[in-house]
Amino acid sequence: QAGKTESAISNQLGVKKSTYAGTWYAVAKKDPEGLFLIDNIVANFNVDEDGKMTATAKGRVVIFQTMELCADMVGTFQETDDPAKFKMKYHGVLSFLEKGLDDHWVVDTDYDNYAVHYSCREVDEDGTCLDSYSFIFSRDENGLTPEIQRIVRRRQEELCLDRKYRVVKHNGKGNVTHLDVLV
Ligand code: AZE
Repeated sequence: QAGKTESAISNQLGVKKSTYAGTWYAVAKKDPEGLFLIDNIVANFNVDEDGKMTATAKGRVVIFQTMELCADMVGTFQETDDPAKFKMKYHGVLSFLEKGLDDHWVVDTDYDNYAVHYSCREVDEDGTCLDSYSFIFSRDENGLTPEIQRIVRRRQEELCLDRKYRVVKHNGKGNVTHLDVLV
């Protein structure tokens, strides 16, 4: 059961956007249903003078079953009542890439080393989540220290998503298999 009610996750972590800004490497992810970023996922957050947060994300995707490319995505963030939760409107720089409006939750971060992100795309009647994705971000593309891995693992358990994550490789090109795209 991967579901968890939203109120149970809420942490009221006040995200300091300007401190959160900069480059984050995805080191692990939990996939949603359907097409998704595969590996080499790098996000870049930016905050402008008015405090508006935007981000770009790059990552390898496979579209039309066979076509492998580096997706170049852009997102803009709207604030919500929960200071750690945003609405992210996003689209691909190339118009045939995905677009959408997703939750974007910063579940936990120390700003300098790690961030735990969570997004629920579909909520059941009882408030549990039916379709979610989540990224573990690191400032260092080589990964997280054992100490921080322990913190992250605790957060993954709290999200009821432990054991649902895969490591995200940062290696140029891996072989694309069906397992990469069919989740
Ligand atoms: C995220 C954070 C930074 C900004 C963006 C992010 C999400 C991007 C996607 C992209 C999906 C692309 C697909 C293409 C075929 C959360 C990494 C935009 C969800 C499936």
